[in-house]
Amino acid sequence: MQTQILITIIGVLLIILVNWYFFFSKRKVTQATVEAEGIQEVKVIVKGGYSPDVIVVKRGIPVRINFYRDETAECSDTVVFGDLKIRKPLPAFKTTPIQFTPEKPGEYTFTCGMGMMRGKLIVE
Ligand SMILES: [Cu+2]
Repeated sequence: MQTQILITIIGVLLIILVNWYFFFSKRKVTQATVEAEGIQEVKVIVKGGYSPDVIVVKRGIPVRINFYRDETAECSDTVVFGDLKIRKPLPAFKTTPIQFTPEKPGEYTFTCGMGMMRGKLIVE
């Protein structure tokens, strides 16, 4: 009886650990840095996902996200900011800057053309 309880507890702990690993450990948050020209700039590596995949910016200041696509996989050949009406092709092994000024605070999702790869832009 006691062994069974122990096994159940270990099982639950393992499930928590695995979930934690998949949902949290891969999240990379970056705060955009304000450059001399008054632009918040961030570099994002595109390779099977976005790294970092959470970008924090301040509202009212122009943002430039430099997407460097480090692969040829078709999945990532377009980046889409649905809420901001931005859709841009990302040539492989090149940096593609995307510039806009976020006016409203909130969370904006960006995805690949099919919506499989995801990232989040947080406007403060
Ligand atoms: Cu895709």
